[in-house]
Amino acid sequence: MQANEVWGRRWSENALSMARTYMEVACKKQSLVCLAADRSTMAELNQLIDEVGPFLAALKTHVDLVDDWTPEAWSTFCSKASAADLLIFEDRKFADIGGISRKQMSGVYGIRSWADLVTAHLISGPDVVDGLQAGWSDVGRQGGVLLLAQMSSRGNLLDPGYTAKVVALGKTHSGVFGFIGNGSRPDELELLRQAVGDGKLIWTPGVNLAVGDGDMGQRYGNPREAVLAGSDCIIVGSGIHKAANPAQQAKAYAEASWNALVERNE
Ligand code: S5P
Repeated sequence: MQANEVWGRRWSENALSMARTYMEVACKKQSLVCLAADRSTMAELNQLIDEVGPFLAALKTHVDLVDDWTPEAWSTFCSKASAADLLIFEDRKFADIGGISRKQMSGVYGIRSWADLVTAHLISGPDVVDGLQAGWSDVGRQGGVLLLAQMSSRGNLLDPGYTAKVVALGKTHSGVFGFIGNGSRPDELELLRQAVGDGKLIWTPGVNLAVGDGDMGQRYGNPREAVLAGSDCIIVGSGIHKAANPAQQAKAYAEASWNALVERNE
């Protein structure tokens, strides 16, 4: 099936080429899974991507939790992601003033040179997005910002009024790739989708095929329900990387998410 048929208005109303790249890869792999690759060593990360790469549509990293990080090892890891057609999404949750966010795209980790997407909180105001975009421009690259409009963790302070302000700004900003929504609460997600419309993507953490919540206040919902409620990408961490058989689980998440997208269109 062609990407424009599968994604419908999400395709026709989205002007960003990177969003279309994601939608095409998702179609090719029949997966809406972004792996949250939250492992602490380069060897574990490489092993994970080798095992589950074929079932993924994107890769999310937390570069600052890797114990034995080196630029060379990271570059090899990023090459594996590119070979598997994956956009690389550094979940840095930037939140500072624009000029500092721009500098933080550089530094030891050089995020601007390898990340296609980054997350940001809008708490400091809209200049954080422009700062991050300037960071990519500084090295002649393009990227997109995912703004945290909701969170999956219990007791978070992103209330509906704040969410509405984030959406109002992000909807019309060309540097904004989309929004992070709460995958654990389909009713909240539906409201977010109504506010966002079809012009931007919504990616959702807080999803798991197992019943029950996670450690330290993480809340989980079902991937199918998240996609039916309007999610365009399920972000899955421990459901895959802590599984006894990560490839089998990644395949299960891919199937659940893809089938839900097909069902959404019916
Ligand atoms: O609200 C959020 C936003 C994010 S980006 N809640 C989250 O859990 N995340 C991220 O998604 C979090 O940093 C982690 O990398 C991933 C969820 O991992 P899991 O193991 O709970 O699936």
